[in-house]
Amino acid sequence: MLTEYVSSLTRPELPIAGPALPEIAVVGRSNAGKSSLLNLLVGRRALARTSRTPGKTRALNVYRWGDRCYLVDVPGYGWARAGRRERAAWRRLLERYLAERPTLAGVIWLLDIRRDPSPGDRAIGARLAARGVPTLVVLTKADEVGRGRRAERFAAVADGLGMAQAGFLVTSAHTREGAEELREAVLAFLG
Ligand SMILES: Nc1nc2c(ncn2[C@@H]2O[C@H](COP(=O)(O)OP(=O)(O)OP(=O)(O)O)[C@@H](O)[C@H]2O)c(=O)[nH]1
Ligand SMILES: [Mg+2]
Repeated sequence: MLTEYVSSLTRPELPIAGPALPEIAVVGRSNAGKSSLLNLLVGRRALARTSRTPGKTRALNVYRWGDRCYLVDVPGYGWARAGRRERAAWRRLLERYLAERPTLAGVIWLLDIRRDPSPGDRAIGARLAARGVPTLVVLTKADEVGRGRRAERFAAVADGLGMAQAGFLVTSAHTREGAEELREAVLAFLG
């Protein structure tokens, strides 16, 4: 089973060239750790390009995870240093993708465990709820927060989203914490 980069789609209505497989989208604020999480999930160090410079991902980057599914690395929202028009364009791409993509089977929604949810996070949460697509909420960069502060961060994120904190997955691409739970949860989406 091959796991490989497939293509970069610049518009959300473009089909993926390849066998018909369900799509799982990885979404989150700029720099939340989307590309790192995608690599963690498939167990490859550098399949998806991660960056020190946020905002590098400008298209829907599609990867094929064997015969399981396609994983779509979606441009992050809320990158402060992008121009207003560019930010709006990425945002539209994400919103249209979430609203209209017929093959979307599930979403992995990432939030940096250290940060309180932003208005952009809340807006995306509302779109995900509106679409009713199965969504995994993942708190990333867990290695940055000691065990003693976890409960406090879960409460702050849950509060910021108006969600129950019981539903969070917690991962670290650095220590691989949560990798197995993440994989099981994604496979559960696929039935
Ligand atoms: N400490 C820590 N840093 C992480 C983790 N995951 C990602 N990072 C760092 O966070 C930065 C952004 O990671 P990416 O995976 O590129 O994030 P992204 O959401 O894909 O970023 P954009 O595509 O630019 O929106 C990089 O410097 C990563 O090394 C993690 O689990 N722990
Ligand atoms: Mg990225």
